[in-house]
Amino acid sequence: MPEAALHVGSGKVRELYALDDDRLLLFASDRISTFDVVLTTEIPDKGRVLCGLSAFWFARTDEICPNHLLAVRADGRSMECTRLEMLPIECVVRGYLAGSGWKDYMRTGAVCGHELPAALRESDRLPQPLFTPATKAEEGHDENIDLETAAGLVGADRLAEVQATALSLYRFAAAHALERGIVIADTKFEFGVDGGGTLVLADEAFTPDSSRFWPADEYSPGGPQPSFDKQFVRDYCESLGWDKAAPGPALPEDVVVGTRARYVEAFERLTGIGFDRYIDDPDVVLR
Ligand code: Q0Z
Repeated sequence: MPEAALHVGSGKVRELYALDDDRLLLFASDRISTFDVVLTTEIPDKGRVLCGLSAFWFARTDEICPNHLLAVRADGRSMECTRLEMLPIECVVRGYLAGSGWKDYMRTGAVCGHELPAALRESDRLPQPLFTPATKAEEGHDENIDLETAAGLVGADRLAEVQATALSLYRFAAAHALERGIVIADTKFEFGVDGGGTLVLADEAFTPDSSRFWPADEYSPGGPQPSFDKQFVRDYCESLGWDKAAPGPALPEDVVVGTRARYVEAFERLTGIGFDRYIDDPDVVLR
């Protein structure tokens, strides 16, 4: 893989390498996770789709916030990045009520201290997008925190900057995606700070792994929504009665092919670029 690069971290489906003191290499594999378990079967080109989508969004949101992207490598799945001092919070924006936001709302009527109207249904669009930070858990699930707790971790001024930036990024991408038939229900950002103290968007941006993508034409609040990308995998796993303990089941060929097609469809809808063109020249998403 990367020549003479030191492996410095593993995510569930990504790897991080140090290129030198100032630069990292973020490698997106074809691994897929469902119900928090990484499956043994890969989805061909999934890593390329996610890398290409991140690069596309970084290029288009540069005026909202600078980002860590330096270059996409010719493999289409490796990103050279500026090394940053990462903020110790996950920056989540929710436009719709799903996942832990829905759970917290049902329990308390609020999400991360944001009081919400009564009688919202699962998957309802929120009156306005909410910034709902979470802790970075080393193991297990991130925990939602209120703004005061987040301010204690990054400072009140930095938190205000992160909140405004994250909301602007979400509004921009969610509007773009909706015009192309995809609801971005929520999304998670990671931010860092560069040597000059500037806030920089890092990690991945508006990928199906960092966001909930729903097909807009099937949107029907009042219950859970199908995942744009992973629904075939979830349905197959549910059909087996799998107990959701590792290792997960192997995926049959039709589930792999159907899921790959959904990732490619998300890429093509959101970017307006043919996936074959991306494979031919990854820089096409930057122009
Ligand atoms: C991202 C992660 C992954 C494991 C650290 N530009 C940056 N500067 C400093 N640190 C990071 C970045 Cl992106 C950084 N992660 C998340 C990604 C594998 C962990 F691919 N951790």
